[in-house]
Amino acid sequence: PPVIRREDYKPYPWIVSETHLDFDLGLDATRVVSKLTVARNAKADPADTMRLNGDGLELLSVKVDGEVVNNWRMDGDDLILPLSSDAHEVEIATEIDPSANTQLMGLYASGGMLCTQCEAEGFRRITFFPDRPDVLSVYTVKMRGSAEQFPVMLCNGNEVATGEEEGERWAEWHDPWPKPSYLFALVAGDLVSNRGTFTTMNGREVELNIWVREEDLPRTDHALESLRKSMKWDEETFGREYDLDLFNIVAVSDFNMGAMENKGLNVFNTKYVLADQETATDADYDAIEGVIAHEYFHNWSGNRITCRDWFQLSLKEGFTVLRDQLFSQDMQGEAVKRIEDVRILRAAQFPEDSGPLAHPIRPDSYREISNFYTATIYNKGAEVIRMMRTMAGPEKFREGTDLYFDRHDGEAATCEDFVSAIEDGAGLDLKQFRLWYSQAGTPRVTVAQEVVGDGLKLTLSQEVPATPGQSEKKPVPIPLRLAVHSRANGATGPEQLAVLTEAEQTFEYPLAGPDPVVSINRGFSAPVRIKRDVSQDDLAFLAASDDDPFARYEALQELAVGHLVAVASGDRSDADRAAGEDALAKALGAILTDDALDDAMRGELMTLPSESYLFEQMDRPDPARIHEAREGLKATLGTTLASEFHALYDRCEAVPFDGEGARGARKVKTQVLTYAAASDPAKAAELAAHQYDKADNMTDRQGALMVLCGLECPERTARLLDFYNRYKGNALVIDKWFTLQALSLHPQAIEHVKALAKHDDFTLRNPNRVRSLYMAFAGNPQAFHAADGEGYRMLADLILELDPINPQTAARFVPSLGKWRKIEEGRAEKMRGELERIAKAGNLSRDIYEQVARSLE
Ligand code: DPP
Ligand code: ZN
Repeated sequence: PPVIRREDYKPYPWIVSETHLDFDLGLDATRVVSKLTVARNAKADPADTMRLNGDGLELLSVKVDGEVVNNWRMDGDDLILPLSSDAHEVEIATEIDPSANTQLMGLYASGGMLCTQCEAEGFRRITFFPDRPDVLSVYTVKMRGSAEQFPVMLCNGNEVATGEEEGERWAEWHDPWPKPSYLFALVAGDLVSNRGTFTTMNGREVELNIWVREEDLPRTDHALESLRKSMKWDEETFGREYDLDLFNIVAVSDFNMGAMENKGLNVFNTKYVLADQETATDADYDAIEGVIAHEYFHNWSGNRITCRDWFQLSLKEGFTVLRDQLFSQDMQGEAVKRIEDVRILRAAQFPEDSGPLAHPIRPDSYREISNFYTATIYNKGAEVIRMMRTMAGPEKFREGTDLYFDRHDGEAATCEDFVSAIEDGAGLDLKQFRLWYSQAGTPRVTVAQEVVGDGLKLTLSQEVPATPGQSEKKPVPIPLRLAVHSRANGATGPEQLAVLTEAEQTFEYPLAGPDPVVSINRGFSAPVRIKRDVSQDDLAFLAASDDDPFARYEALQELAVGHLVAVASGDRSDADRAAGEDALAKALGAILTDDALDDAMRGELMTLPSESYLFEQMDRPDPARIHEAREGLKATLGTTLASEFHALYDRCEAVPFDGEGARGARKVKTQVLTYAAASDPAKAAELAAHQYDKADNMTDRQGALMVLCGLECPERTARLLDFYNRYKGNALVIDKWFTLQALSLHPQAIEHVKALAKHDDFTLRNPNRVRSLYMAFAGNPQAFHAADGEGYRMLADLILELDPINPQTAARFVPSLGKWRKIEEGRAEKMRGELERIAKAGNLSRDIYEQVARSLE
């Protein structure tokens, strides 16, 4: 497959001012007639042909200015149409089979309804079209089909007219806003809606609908409320008002991604719509709120201003992730949300940035764009913009975004346009900062401190590691929020902002008292790794009393990482090990009993660094030893702090579902159970079974079942069976049932996964189900990294089997095997062997080909 390069960008030679689509809908056969009004683009190199992208279409006819023509030719999947004058009407008829569309790109059938997914290049699977984001067009769409099968027909924009005769229904929709083809959407099926309204800041009333199957209607209130909150917040925080009279969201159970921001008609994975107390956890509620916000915010950052080409993907995704993170911080609590976002970044993006698939947030090349919907584009992209906001301050940053929205409204823009607008509007100099867009890799910052008179001299140095295709790196501007505290008198120093721009630089700050302790990268102000020599006592002090909640979390993590890495690498003496455990028990004990902390924050602080994060900190580690070290620490802490844990559990257990601080209490309860499972499995089984049995909500029930799944006990089998029977037929909850077993700490987890793959409810056709089993499995270090390589073989088998069905989803599993360069030699060879086995198989999709080739380089 060819490599596509950013530097090769050329404007499209034709302007497509209007697109009229006519759909004859059928689950097995849909006919599409597309009429395009085209004219030469004066800003592009002239061309005497028009390239229309296609993929898997049956071409029925081509007309130019009303006459059938036969002078077109195919170039691969694309249709090349000669056009002689400056303006034409092009009409193309095609037929597609939505039921056979297992890739879930383009128009496809899902549970008897029809729906679309067009980003990034799915529209070409509906009709021949210049399927690129810089071709903006005004769409008018007519749909026709069986009134019984498709009583509801939806499209972008507003409904213009509708009718029904002789069992056939039709509807015509018009979207006044020019848009690229990736934002096109159509839905037809038997759906009902939870309807609401929102009055915009200028007093316009907008109709809101959450469309679902009838039986799901009772679980849509949270989604509707989240949408209202998002609309209000975007007005208040970014001055953005909604621009149509109608906003529809449709929930679909077969969906490759989380959700899609199609203009006026968002299509969502049911996972990010449906929730009630009985079937959704607190985390599910938060995720729904966040994803609804994300897709809604795209209406401005993505739709009104879209991307010139797919290399600019982070222009809309990075910015929109930042916007949804800030929204969720406001809704859910700033400190806890920040900790969660950093945890995601470290779990998903840091490994990407240090592995074979590393790429800058604005890539230079790709073969398959679907492979670039990554944590780097999304989450690091958001961090990069967050740094601009930190340097400018929120008010000046807002002036920057106002200018961006003003300057580029209606355009297909670039990352460079965004940076320039922030530069001009917020008054920042971002010349050097642009390196964050072009360089991959997570910078490492080394910190050294020295008392000089009554000040502290801080020497900061940075290094950006080499990444594939980028051996030489330049220093980047790194904004570090920091404070100098005194351990001797407990005084906290004022917050400072140090922007490290050179390879090495010194900064001086006044002392707050003797024994200075530096609190650095507060709030995780820069997406970097910090390296420093810091004593256990200093870390314990920060964990107990830093005034920045993120820094407290970070100090405790650092303390645990230092200990666990040493234990797992086998260079801790027994005495050092005991001292390390002691320090951690003291620090954690202080957290458990700190009355000033709320439980939501306490729950975060109680979370030990994950095995995959520890893996990242080590040189060619053995995952089994990491697992052993971490479980060992949990057992020790569980034993040492048993009475604190139990007191905490009892207090939290007394909080009723809707009581004050109930969400935090639920989080803490399950955390306590995970420590108990390591230290006193019999007691943990009893407690967890009890929590399961009396649960009046999914958070408690899932937490209890998660703990039981890791234990070998009769309670495990009974509750797993109960859970299955209780929720049979509820796909999203049955997904949880698969996930809990695949993620479990049970020594036979790998056997359980094999058995579950043969379960009647397992299918490769539904991405949620595939991920519920295999993403969980790939994220279960103990099972996936089985020393004999069985886990790697299973994942490679899955990739090969899924590729012909759904390449986009299959490709998501490749990075797990790409860790071979990092892991100890024995496993490395086995992982690499599986990648080679995939590479040798014939007929690979572009998606898999690219990911495997890059992983082997
Ligand atoms: N553009 C979508 C989103 O991130 C992904 N397909 O919202
Ligand atoms: Zn997005």
